[in-house]
Amino acid sequence: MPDTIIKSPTKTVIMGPGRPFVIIGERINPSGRKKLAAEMRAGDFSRVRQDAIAQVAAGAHILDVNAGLGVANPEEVEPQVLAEAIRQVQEVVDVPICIDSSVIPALKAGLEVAWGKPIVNSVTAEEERMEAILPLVAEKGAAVIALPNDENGISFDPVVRFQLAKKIVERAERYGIPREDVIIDPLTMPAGAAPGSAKTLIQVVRMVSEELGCNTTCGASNISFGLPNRKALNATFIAMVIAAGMTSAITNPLEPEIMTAIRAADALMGHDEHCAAWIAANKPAGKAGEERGRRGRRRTRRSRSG
Ligand code: THG
Repeated sequence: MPDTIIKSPTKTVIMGPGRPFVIIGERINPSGRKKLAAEMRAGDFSRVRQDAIAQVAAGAHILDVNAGLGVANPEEVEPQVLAEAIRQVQEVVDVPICIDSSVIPALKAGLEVAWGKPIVNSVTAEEERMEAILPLVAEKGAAVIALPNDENGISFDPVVRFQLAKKIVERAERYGIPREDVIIDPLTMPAGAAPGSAKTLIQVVRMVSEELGCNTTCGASNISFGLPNRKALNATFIAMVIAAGMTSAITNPLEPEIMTAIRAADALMGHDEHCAAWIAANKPAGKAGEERGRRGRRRTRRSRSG
């Protein structure tokens, strides 16, 4: 299976089977965060900047940026807000960006300001969306997340989802987008509302990686919507999908349980050479304390000079 390469001007992120799981930070997303939504709407991006810095410090390799404010006229509001959010993020961190919107003019505005080789999140198998979004992806030389639903909605049959994923990959190739730049998102339905949702997803991940040779991602926190102890469900889910071959996820790196589950799954799957990352993250208390101290001082110095 080929590697997917995502870039900022200074950082290259490589996603592929056998490699450490790629963490796409989910926090810059105003849906479910009223305060953040109000601030972004009013042009205050201080929390966006803080969330960007914190997620990268916690281990995010890429940052998802979403400006879905729940307004009545997203086509008019979202392009400008999303572009500004991306500019603000790029001022404070140097990781690549995942441009998250269902509004096509917003994806366009995001692509205009994103540096390097970003991810466009997302395209579906709907004719109109493929025809509008894939040319934008090709023009920028970006990667794209593909969701296997179409005009008929979301199927609960993994074979149907696989076929729609294949359709998007083939259409993307016609636009000159190589297969490795199409990342398949098998669709994460809340387990509480869609029983066996993780099982279906795992079947799609297997088919997509074995038969299409594409890398995969998902909105991992969706799995636990509406259920108690979401952290435990999210962490367990992520370990399960890593075992099934998933190569990245949009998730919350600020959640230690999730980061521990990802590091553990990487180590157990042999995606963490000599378990080096696991050992580094689990040093005896004294040494971990020293390391934290050093990191803290480094951060202070950097913020003083910048
Ligand atoms: N696939 C793709 N992109 C996606 C999704 C997906 N982007 C959006 C979403 N789904 C993934 N991102 C999130 C971000 C936050 C939450 C869930 C998924 C979340 N937030 C808390 C809530 O709404 O309850 C709020 C957190 C807070 O209050 O701080 O659960 O599936 N391609």
